[in-house]
Amino acid sequence: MSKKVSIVGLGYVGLPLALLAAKKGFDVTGIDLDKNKISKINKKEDPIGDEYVAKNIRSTNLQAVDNFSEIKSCEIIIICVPTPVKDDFQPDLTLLKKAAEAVAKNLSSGSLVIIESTINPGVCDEVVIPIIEQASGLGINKDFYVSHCPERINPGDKEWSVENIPRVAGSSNAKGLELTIDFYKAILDANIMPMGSIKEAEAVKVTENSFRDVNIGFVNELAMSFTKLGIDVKNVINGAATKPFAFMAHYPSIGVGGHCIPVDPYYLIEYARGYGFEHEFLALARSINNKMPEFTVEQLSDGLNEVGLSIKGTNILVLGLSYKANVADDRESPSYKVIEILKTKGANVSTFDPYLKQKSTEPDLNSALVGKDAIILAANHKEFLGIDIAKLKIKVYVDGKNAYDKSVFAKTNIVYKGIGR
Ligand code: SAJ
Repeated sequence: MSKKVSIVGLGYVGLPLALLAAKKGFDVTGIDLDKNKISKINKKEDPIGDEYVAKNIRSTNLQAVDNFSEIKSCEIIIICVPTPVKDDFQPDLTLLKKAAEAVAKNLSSGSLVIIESTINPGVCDEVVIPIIEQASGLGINKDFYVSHCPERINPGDKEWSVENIPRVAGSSNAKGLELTIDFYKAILDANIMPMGSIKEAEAVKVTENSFRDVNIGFVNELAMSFTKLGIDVKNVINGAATKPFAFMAHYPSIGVGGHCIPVDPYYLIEYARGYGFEHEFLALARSINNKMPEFTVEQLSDGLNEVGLSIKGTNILVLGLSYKANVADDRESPSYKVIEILKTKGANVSTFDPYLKQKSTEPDLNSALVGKDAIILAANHKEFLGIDIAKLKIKVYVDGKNAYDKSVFAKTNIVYKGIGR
């Protein structure tokens, strides 16, 4: 008889995981409060525009519901709800707390609760376990176990998916860890590393995402300095990347978006501040990366000045609203910051994103390209890289993703501006 598993939160993290567990023979119930999403899933339609989901949803037996009663009969419950930050960059655990409470009210003795949502060190011990004990009347490690196995979903990644990304896990005790490792070994085509504690597992996730934000901050600062030094930062990074050890290439751009990289460092910053430690490095990387939309608009201003124009009153097309290429996700997207700055400077701003047509001001790419003075490439979707630059009737092109070979523009009268090149 296959083990019964519930997955709470059927977004970019929870839905691929639910499909994988069902594919591997577990009896899976997906739980989400979004009725529209539930009905799509039960009609075998992909509700989130995810390649892995689209590939597997028709062939996998997954039941989706919007209530928590199924949890009573489940041995494993996995919580995959969003953990954003508030406007003041404080961690927002509202959805996680609500999910933990709803799970607890239906929890049976002997169950394992796994948190996949990204959280700062201490959240399981200090927030999740007390909520579950309070609402269930059960005792940790006596009647139930709690583990943290941080998700590592990389939206739009063709090589790495929920099936083959290695994982780490920490648990409330050895028994909980054993049950957790057994579960992931049963579904993953990858390794899972047991950590010494839940707190270590929580710290792994904010560390790897902060590592990325700091390295992006470093190259974004290089880009700002190299613009003044007249050095092409992309060529330099590609050159450095020829070194087969001790260098990992990151690239400067219009800014850092998504619900992970620009968010997770704040978790560690705020948690450590509570213990009297200031993470200067993380805070610095955040402030540099948050400057990139403004820096991008400065490149536009410089380019327009070269052709005797200024931003005020010019027609600017922003190509891409998503936070990165080939995904339909615009959470924390730097595009919106660029648009806001352009509007405050009096530009007439149009937008087009083939993945987010409903949020675009232009209906399609062809009409978007008409009647514009300048373009800012904000997301290097594959649909944009096919544009025939020679046919563009614009004066300035700001390549916010350094996606183009500059020589393409050399044959035109268009002023090309990159990020650090
Ligand atoms: N970016 C740069 N320069 C780079 C790399 C990225 O400017 O060299 C920008 C991107 O354009 C984007 C942002 O950073 O705006 C984040 O993009 P991403 O591809 O780095 O990250 P996400 O948010 O799509 O996914 C990340 C991944 N984490 C890491 O790579 C360490 C993924 O593995 C995590 O699972 C995911 O966060 C998450 O859910 O935490």
